Amino acid sequence: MKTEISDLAIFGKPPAFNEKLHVGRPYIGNRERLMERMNAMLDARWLTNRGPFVTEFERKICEITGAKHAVAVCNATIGLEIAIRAANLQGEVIIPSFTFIATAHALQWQGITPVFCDIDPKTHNIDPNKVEALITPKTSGIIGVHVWGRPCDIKALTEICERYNLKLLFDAAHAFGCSYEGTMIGNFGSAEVFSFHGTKFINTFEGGAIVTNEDTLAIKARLMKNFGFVDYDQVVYLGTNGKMDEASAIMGLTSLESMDEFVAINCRNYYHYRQALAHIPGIELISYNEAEHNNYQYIIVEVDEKVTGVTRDQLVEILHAENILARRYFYPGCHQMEPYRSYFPHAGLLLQETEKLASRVMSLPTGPVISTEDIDTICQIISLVVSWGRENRSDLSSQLSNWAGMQARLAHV
Ligand code: T4K
Repeated sequence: MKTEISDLAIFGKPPAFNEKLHVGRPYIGNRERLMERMNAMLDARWLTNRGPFVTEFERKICEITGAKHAVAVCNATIGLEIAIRAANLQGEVIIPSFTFIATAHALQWQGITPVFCDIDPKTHNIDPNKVEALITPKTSGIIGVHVWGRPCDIKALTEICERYNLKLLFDAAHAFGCSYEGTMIGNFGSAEVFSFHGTKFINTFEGGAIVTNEDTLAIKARLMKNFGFVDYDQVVYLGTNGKMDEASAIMGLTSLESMDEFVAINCRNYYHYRQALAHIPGIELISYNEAEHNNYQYIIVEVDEKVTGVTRDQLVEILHAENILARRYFYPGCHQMEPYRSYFPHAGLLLQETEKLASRVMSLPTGPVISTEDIDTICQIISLVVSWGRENRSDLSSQLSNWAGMQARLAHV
């Protein structure tokens, strides 16, 4: 156990963990079932294109969400692109900048301008009160993002879209298994897009799904993900190859069978962090609405450097040296990344909450390979750094930069 600041790996001591602790270690589920299904797929020699496992996976997603249609796709980014086209979005679309870059790219990739809206600092989601000011004659829709699986203010966004005759989509990459006012995510807007990437709690290696209650949108999306083919040799839409393959669906089906167990592990980790971080001033763990279904996939903390005496970036650097690979999701915000940074160099002026949050937030390791003892060690290091930071504000920065300088000089020897 590290009890003195000089025990930290950043000052040359051995790291707290021999192996790196990641934020997104995948859940695997029952390997025997996985291999059984893989063998069945190989025996059937049906690997992709309308295979039985993809069909079953789509049916299971509909069962769990209660939505009418699920169109499985090769990843959520392509899923968003297809949903955007199927919903006929054009011109400008309002999205938060505090999201993974895929939300913005899915629009820009098809010549649609993402217009970045600021967030509500309490929810980390798009602030509906700031949406209306961004609507122009070119605006065709809004894409809300359920960041960390915590739903956006769906009611307010729906009301705005109805009033201005805009389409509403949701990037639900984080929100599989979550609910809003008792209804599962997957049932809101024209469509919602889940990610089943390896880092999500239900994974299909790479994958995603467009989920909708609109028949026409579902038909279009299904055609578009298969080049627009309606028949062996008839193409009716511009399409792409967005198909999920059978091996991915097998991983997804096997994951879904263990979904309750995965949520229970995430939930255990979350509450353990909650209790271990509770006494550390300036470190605030996000909360989940207990009245809803949550997947607890993300352990997100905000670092208030005025209180901690240590910045989020210094803390991340210290944790990385201990092999605790905390991540700065979603720093620095999409508007600060290319090509948006060059297109909209002054966007930050309207995105003050986004910029504030992006400089404070960090994601801590969780998932199947993190034990409660690991969590205690992580939190104990954070606690040590914060109490030292509070007492020796200027010293910590100068010690870190001296150490960095020394390392740079050593690298040149
Ligand atoms: N919208 C939102 C709001 C999203 O967050 C995302 C994706 C999307 C849309 C698009 O969904 P997809 O098109 O990906 O389906 C990761 C994921 O790649 C990305 O899916 C996710 N969001 C984003 C939040 O995180 P990176 O670049 O940070 O991934 P990477 O490779 O650094 O992995 C994260 C951590 O997980 C690492 O510490 C290593 C660990 N890891 C990762 C993989 C892939 C493993 O332990 N095993 C693995 O197999 O983006």
